[in-house]
Parts: sequence; structure tokens; C-alpha cells
Amino acid sequence: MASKKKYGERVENFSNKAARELLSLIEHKKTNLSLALDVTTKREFLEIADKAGPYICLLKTHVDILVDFDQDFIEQLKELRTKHEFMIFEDRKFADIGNTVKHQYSKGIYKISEWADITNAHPLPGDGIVSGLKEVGLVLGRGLLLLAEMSSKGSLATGAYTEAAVEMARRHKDFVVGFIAGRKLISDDDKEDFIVMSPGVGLDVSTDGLGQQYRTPRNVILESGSDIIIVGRGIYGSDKDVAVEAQRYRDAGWKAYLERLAN
Ligand code: 6AU
Repeated sequence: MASKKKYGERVENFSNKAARELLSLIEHKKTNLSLALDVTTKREFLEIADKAGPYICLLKTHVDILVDFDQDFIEQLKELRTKHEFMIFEDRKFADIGNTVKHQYSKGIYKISEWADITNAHPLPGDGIVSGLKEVGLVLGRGLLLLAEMSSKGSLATGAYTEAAVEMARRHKDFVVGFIAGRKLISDDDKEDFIVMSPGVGLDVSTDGLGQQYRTPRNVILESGSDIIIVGRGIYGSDKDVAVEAQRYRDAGWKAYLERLAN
């Protein structure tokens, strides 16, 4: 069942710094919208992030798709973070053994752990992936999401796999703050709490022709008990006015949350 608690009331359920900050930010900025900004140039990225910034709690990046990524991009991203008060989620989807992901997280060109408040990982390799990422991220106050389900057609992350992801999260509550999933995965009776973020959210279309499947903010937040809607092309897609669409999704997500509290 969906949580009846306000975002702000859930802060105390978490020891993790990023989770606490995110829930406080959502409560104070009144938005449960995360923008998935999958564009491939710095200029486009920074322009869209600046326009959508006032309406989002979390900016989701895929830095490895930028053709002109450099350190200046990170500096400008941090400036926008401060200007608009949002947090940053690098959607890296780590999927290797602990020792490898530790380096992928902290080293290389991107040095993700230096600037991303939150990142995510597939539970596929087993607990070592979380332990490896935790060695780097916990001392920096970072948080991790496990991909317990996926929004794409034919996803194999279902049933026992999803349940195993929940068990893995339970074993690492200091660092794993929640899930990528389409719905709330544990009941409210549990003393524990996890933040659920759902991608595959759109108000105008139901698919993208490449396997993505869209549901509405109302369906995701009110009916499925998720906490954050992740919206990409619904906001910045062709012919879209970014500020108008970001407000539209922000309003739809927040309305669904208020309805959930009132129900
Ligand atoms: O709204 P879209 O379809 O333009 O973008 C959805 C975003 C993309 C995907 O990489 C991501 O959400 N995503 C994820 C994440 C967030 O991990 C998991 C998933 O199952 N489906 C999905 O679309 O940036």
C-alpha cells in the first residue's frame, strides 16, 4: 500500500545523508519530479536544466552520452544545482563486480562519486556490487538505488529477481536508499523505508517505439505508491516548451501525492 506519510516525515527513517536531503528538499520545494535529461551536448543539457530547474527535485544524468563532456560541464552543473536547489542522480546502472564498479564510480573521466548525490546499480552481480560502491560513496554521503524493476517491455527484472533486490537493499540500508521500480515494493507496516523512483512516465504517449512503456504520474504515485516520477522526453522532446512541460509534470506528480495523503 502507498505510504500515507509526508516526504518530510520520512526523513527520520533514513541515516543516509543523500536520502535525508532529498526527502527534505521534496517537502520544501513541493516537487516529486526528476528530469531525465538524455541530450548529447553540453549546451542543450545546460539550457534545458536551467529552464526545468525550478520545478524538479532531482536532475538525472547520463554523462557518458555527452559528446563534449569536460570538467567545465561538471562545474556548470554544480552551479545550476545551487541556483535551483536540486540534487543530482547519475543513472550509471553499474553492473559489474565490486572491485570494478569501485573504480568506475570514483575514477576514469567522469569521477561520478565526486558530483552525483545518487547513482544506481543492477543487483545482478550480487552483494559485492553494493559493497564496492559503498566503499567509495558512503563516506561522501552518497546514496544508491537498486534497479528492482525496469520500465521496458520484456524486462527480466520481475518476480524472484525483484524480491532478491529488496533483500539486498535490506542488507545495506546505510547506503541503499531505494529502488528504481514501477511501484512501492514493501508494505507500510514495515519499519523500514525505501524511496521508489519510477521511470517510464508520460502524459501524451504510451510507447517510444524502442520498448519504453509510459504510465501517468497519477498511476505511478497514487495507484502504485511510488515516490518520484522520472520524466525525460515528455518534458524536453521535440516541440516542447521545457518550462511549461516541467510545470505540468510537477503539478501532476504533486497532485497525485496530495491525493494519496488524503485518501
Ligand atoms: O522519459 P524517457 O523515456 O525519455 O526517459 C526515461 C529515463 C531514461 C532511462 O535511461 C531511464 O529513465 N530508465 C531507468 C532508470 C532511471 O534507471 C530504468 C528503467 O527501467 N527505465 C528507464 O527508462 O534516462
